[in-house]
This record gives sequence, structure tokens and C-alpha cells, in this order.
Amino acid sequence: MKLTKLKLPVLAALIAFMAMACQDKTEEKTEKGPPNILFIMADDHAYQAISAYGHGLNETPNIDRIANEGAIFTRATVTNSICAPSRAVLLTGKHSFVNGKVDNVQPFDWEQDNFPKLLQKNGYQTALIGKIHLDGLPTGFDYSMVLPGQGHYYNPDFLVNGETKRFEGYVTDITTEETLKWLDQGRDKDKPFVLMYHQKAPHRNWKPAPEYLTLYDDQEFTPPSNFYDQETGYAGRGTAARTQEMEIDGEAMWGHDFKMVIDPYGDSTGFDRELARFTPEQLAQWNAAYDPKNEAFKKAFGQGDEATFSPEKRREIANWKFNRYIKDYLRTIKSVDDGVGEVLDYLEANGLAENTIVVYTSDQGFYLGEHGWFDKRFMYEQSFRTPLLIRYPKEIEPGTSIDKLVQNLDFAPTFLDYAGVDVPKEMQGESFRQLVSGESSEWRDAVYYTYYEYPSVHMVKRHYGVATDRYKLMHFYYDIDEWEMYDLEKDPQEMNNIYEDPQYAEVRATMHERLKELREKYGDSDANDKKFLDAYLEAYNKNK
Ligand code: SGN
Ligand code: CA
Repeated sequence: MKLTKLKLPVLAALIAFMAMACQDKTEEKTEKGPPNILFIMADDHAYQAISAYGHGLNETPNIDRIANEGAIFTRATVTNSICAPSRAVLLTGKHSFVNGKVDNVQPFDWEQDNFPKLLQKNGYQTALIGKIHLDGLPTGFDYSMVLPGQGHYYNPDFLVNGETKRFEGYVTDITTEETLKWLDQGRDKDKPFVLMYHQKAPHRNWKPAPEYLTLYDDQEFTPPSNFYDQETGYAGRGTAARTQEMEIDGEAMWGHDFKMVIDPYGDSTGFDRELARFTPEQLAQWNAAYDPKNEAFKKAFGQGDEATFSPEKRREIANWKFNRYIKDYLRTIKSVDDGVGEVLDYLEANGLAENTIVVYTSDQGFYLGEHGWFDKRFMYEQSFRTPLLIRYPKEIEPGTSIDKLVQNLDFAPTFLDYAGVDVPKEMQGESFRQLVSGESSEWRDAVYYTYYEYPSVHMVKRHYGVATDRYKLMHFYYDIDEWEMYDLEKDPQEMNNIYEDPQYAEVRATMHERLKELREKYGDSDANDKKFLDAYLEAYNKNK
């Protein structure tokens, strides 16, 4: 019988049957077999700025979906709170002093194993889209489209499989569009995938998307209670807190950070150079949003000699700076959250939600005015911790909350575990698969931390330390030799160094013991630091 001769209802039934058969086939490929991995990373996204963490700053409904339908980790931490090193740890499953990428300056060795490489060898298709901040062509990826270095918010260049291409538009949206395009057209539907979807936002200098330039304009944000910490000279802390250079009312700049072309006291800031990258339309939108706000500030605070301002007036200005900072920061997160929503929707619409592990995290935490700061680097809680949400309907109960000390060191072994691939011996992390599924509650009770990038922008001194659920012990070294210890239960804001407090003598001895154990376990020693120091100083002095 010819098709044309078929009666309409019969034809409709036939089409419906064929569609069902097709769908069955897709489901078979996507729902069975090794799970897909969608690894979403933002840059400098503080857990305080994800509504699932309950800080009440902003709403991130799409990122929250991952936690609501899966698990949230309330004490996930990084081993080294800085961008490129964190990414190297994530890929290799090895501490910085083992994988070699101890700071943003030294080269990353792409020759060593990384988890996408191992999964690729085991039948996975792998892709990396967005920011990676590691020099050299990524290895382990069938497709890579990465920002060179930090990348630009507006009209960014990308290295597409190593070749530079300029894209017009807003970086967060482009990263999302390209991720969706890869899922739809780049993906080999016969293979499981690892897709690293890495946003640049909310990295400094927090340039929002055209549609969000005025979001939060009608709101006033209250700074954290220790925002004016600097007024006390960081009493109760040591030299490292006092000598950092990351104060919102201090190092943050009128141009680069607060987006004024001419500062309130009449000086040019050079911010117009950053706007040269914009298209005329983007520039018009930008100016229409920022000019009135900047003018209002100048009218209120621009007259007189800054040095003679009263303490009240200085505080009002600091409060304005905090508001400009936090609003721009949260605006950039709005676009990140939109993108997460689009990608999650895509998974659902294409039968991929059940068999895809979705992770949302950041390369580290960030200060949103705690201690008066922006930036990261310290082992103090806001930058030591990182947001971590994971969804995998097959194994993780919706609404799971885990307070154990997992680290970015654990990602590589965890993903290999999910994929059924052997974890190489040199990987130092642990799989948290059984912890998050509820199959086991056994977990480490202390974690190790190192930070090296000093001297450098923001001037956070070199340190290492150990943290348990309640205590933290840190050693700041190189050009000082100071120990700090905190009791997070009594002093969650870490305002009072108890290292010399006789009441804590026993805790202090135990923490020293734990630190020694961990340094031995992971193979760290003072000699390691010396190994990287000369190369760092040489590169730092050259780039200065
Ligand atoms: C840039 C930023 C710093 C930031 C470092 C490291 N300055 O230098 O504020 O600490 O990157 O950030 S900016 O003028 O470029 O905004 S990291 O995320 O790459 O580690
Ligand atoms: Ca970062």
C-alpha cells in the first residue's frame, strides 16, 4: 500500500508509533550505561550568594534546583583558594604541591593525567567550554572552547580547539549558548559525556549583562557585621589580616571596580579604556544605567577634601562602595543562574536528566564584605569554603544535606568512581559517591590547605593549615612566622586568634598533631615551598 493512500487516522497512528520507537531508542542510550557528567563551575561564586545556602542575599532559583533535587554540601572546601591552582586540583585530584600548579603564575603541566582524559580513554566524549585559566591547550578534551587567561565580559575572544575567535555579546550568555549548542549538535549521542561548563562570572570586575544593569537599583544591602573590621586594625588577628590589600573601602578602585570614568573627586580613572571593547549599542545601554547612579553619588559625596570627612561620612561612602560592589557581583550571578536553568531544562527536555550527574561549584569562595574584604586566598572560612551542589536522581535523595569536609581534591576520584573507572594511585582525594548517596557516613575528619601566591596582588601571605569541623590551625610564613587558631563554634567569624590562649593548649597540641599527620600523608614539607619559590619570584618580578 502506498503511503499516499493511507487514511489520515492510520497515518497519524503510524507517525505516533514511529516517534515512540525513536524515543525509546534515545532513552535506552541516555538512561542506561555510564552516567553523563555535567560539571558547572563559576569563578569566585561565594556560597553566601546562592539562595540554597540560606543567607538571604539574592535568589538563585535554578542553581537551587540542583540542591532541591539532589544534595547540598555545607562544608565543601578547596585545598588552595585561588583560580588556576583550584582548577588544576579539580582535574588531577592531587594537591597543588604534587600537580605543580601552586599559584596563578607557574605553568600547568597538561601531560599529567586528569579525570576527563581517563574517562575519554574509557569511552566518554569530553568537552570544556568557558574559563579554565590554565595555560596551554587543554588535554583530555575532544572539544575545548576556552577564554584565554581571565577573558573579557563583553565581546570576548575564545580559543576554539586552540584557535582564537572573537564572539560578540556577553560572556556568560555566550558560554551557555555554546554549551547548549555542543549538547545539541556537538555531542555523540552514542557515548556518555563529560561536559565542563565553566563561567567566568562572577569574577572581578563584575560587569553585568545589558539586561541586568539596573537590577537591585531599588534595594539597599546591609554589609556584614564585621564589614568595618579594618577600623579596629583587625584586633585579635595577626599580621596577615592587617597587611592584606583587598579592602572594599581601600584597594577597590573608583574605575575598575566601581565603574566611574571620572572619580567623585574629579580624577580620570581610566575605566573608559575598558569600555572601548563595547559595541556602540552596549555602551549606550551601559551609560544609560551607570551615569545617573554615578552622578547621584558625586552630588552627595563629591565635594570637599576627602581627608577632612567625618567618620560618619566615611562610613556612608564605604557603605555606598559595598552596595555598588555587591549589586554588580549579584547581577553577574543572575546571568549565571539563568544559564544553569537553560541547561537543566535542556537535559530534561532531552531525556538526559536521570542519567546525568550535575554538579555546581566554584573554584573557591569569596568575601562579600566580611572583614571589609573582596577577593579570596585566605584559609578563613568565606574563601576556604566553596559552594557544592550535586544532583543524580539515580543515587541521591532530593533534599540531602552533607556537612562533612569534602574538598575539590575529591572531584576526580568521585567522577571516576561513578563511571566505574579505576582511580590512579597518585590521586589524593576520596570518592564521595557513597557519602552523598547515604550508603556510608564514613569520612575524613580533617583537611589540609596550602596557599602560595605572595607577594602578589592583594598581598595575602603564604600559609598552610588544617581544619576540622570545629577548629582551624594556620601557619603564615615566608616573611613572617605566625600561627593562628580559631574555634569556629564560639567564633564563626574568625575574629579571635586563640593560638596563645592557655585554655586551648590541649586543642592546640592535637591540631598540631593533625597537621603533621596530614603533611606526611599528602607528602608536603617546607622543602616543597622552596622548590616553587624561586620560579615564582622570578616570574613575579618579570611581570611586575
Ligand atoms: C586578577 C584580579 C584580582 C584577582 C586575580 C586572581 N584583578 O588579577 O583581583 O585576585 O585576578 O583571580 S583584575 O584587575 O583583573 O580584576 S583568579 O580568580 O584568577 O585567581
Ligand atoms: Ca577564582
